[in-house]
Amino acid sequence: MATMRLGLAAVVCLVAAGCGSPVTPSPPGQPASVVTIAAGGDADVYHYDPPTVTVRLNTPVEVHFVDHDVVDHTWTVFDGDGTTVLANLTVAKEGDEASGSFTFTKAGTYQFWCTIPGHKGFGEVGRLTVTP
Ligand SMILES: [Cu+2]
Repeated sequence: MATMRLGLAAVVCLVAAGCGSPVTPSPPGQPASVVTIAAGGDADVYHYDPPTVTVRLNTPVEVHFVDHDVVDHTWTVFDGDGTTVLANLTVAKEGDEASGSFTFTKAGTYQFWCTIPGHKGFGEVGRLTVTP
C-alpha cells in the first residue's frame, strides 16, 4: 500500500509542475508525455525553452507552459498551412502557467509560435514533431 501511495505521489508531482524544476525538456528526439515549455527568461524574451518538442502520435501529452517575463505569450501549434490551430496555451505575466492535455492525431512536423503581435518576428518560434 505504501508503494502505491508513493507511486501516485510521483505521478501527481510530475503532472503538477515538474517538481520544482521550471523546465523539463525531453531528451532530444524522444517522445514525451509531459512537457514543460518556458517563454521568455533572462537570455531572450522572445524564445521558447525548449524550442523543439517530440510527442507520440495519438497519445495524450500534458503541456505546461510557463511565462518567465512580464509580457504575454502564447504557445500555439499550427497545422502546415499556418491557419489551423492544433493546440494553444496563453500566459499573461511572470510566473503564470497554463496547462493542457493535447493528443495529436497526424504524424509530422509542426511549427508553434507566439501569436502576440511581433513576437514571431522576433524569433519566438519552435517545432513540434509527432512520431508514429
Ligand atoms: Cu510571446
